[in-house]
Amino acid sequence: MSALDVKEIKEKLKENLTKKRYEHTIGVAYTAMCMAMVHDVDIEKANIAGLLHDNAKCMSDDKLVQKCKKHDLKISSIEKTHPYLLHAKLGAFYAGYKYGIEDDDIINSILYHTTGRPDMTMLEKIIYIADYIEPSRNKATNLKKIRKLAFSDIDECVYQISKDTLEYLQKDDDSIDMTTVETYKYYEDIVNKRRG
Ligand code: DGI
Ligand code: FE
Ligand code: FE
Repeated sequence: MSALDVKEIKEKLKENLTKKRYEHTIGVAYTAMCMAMVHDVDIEKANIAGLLHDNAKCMSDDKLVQKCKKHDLKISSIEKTHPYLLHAKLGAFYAGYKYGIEDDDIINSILYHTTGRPDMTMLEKIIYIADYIEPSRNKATNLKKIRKLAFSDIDECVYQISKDTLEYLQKDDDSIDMTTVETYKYYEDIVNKRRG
C-alpha cells in the first residue's frame, strides 16, 4: 500500500484511539516537531512518528497478544508477563501494515519508544523523549528539568528519563525489560565520559 498522508493518518487514529490517547498523540507529534527543529531532524518524519507511536495502544492485553501471534511477532518473556509493552512492537508493525510507512527510522522510533535502546538515532531519541514530556504529561518527577534538557542536551535527557523510569519500576524488579536497563547504562556512560 502507499503511505497515508497526515490527514488520513489522523482520521484513522481517531477511529482507533480514545479521546485522551488521541490528545496525547497530538501532543507528542507537536513536541517531536519542535525538537526536530532544534536537533536537525526532518519535521515531517517527526510528525508521522509522533502521530503513530501509540497507534496500537488502545487494545486489551489479550488482543495485543492475539494480534502479535497472528502476525508472527515474537513475544519476549517480559512481554508475556507485561503485554502492554507489546503496543510498541505491534504499533511498529502496524505503521507499515496499516499506514503504509516504509521508513525504517520512523518504524524503529515506534518500536523503541517505551524502552529506548542503546545508540538511538536522533529521531528515536526525539520520540522517546517527546512521549515523556508532551504538555499533557504531568506525573513524572524532574519534568521541568527534563523538558529543558530535551532542547539543550538530548543525551543527558535520555539518561535522566531512563534513570527515572527504572526508579519508578524498581518497586517490582521482575517487571523490567532489559532493553530499558541497556538504554540507561549506555546513556549513563555517555554522560559520565563527558563529565570526565
Ligand atoms: O504508551 P505511553 O503511556 O504513552 O508511554 P510508554 O509507551 O512509554 O509506556 C509507559 C509505561 O511503560 C510507563 O508506565 C513505564 C513503562 N515502562 C518503560 N520501560 C519499562 C516499562 N514497563 C515495564 N514493565 N518494563 C520496562 O522496562
Ligand atoms: Fe507508548
Ligand atoms: Fe505515548
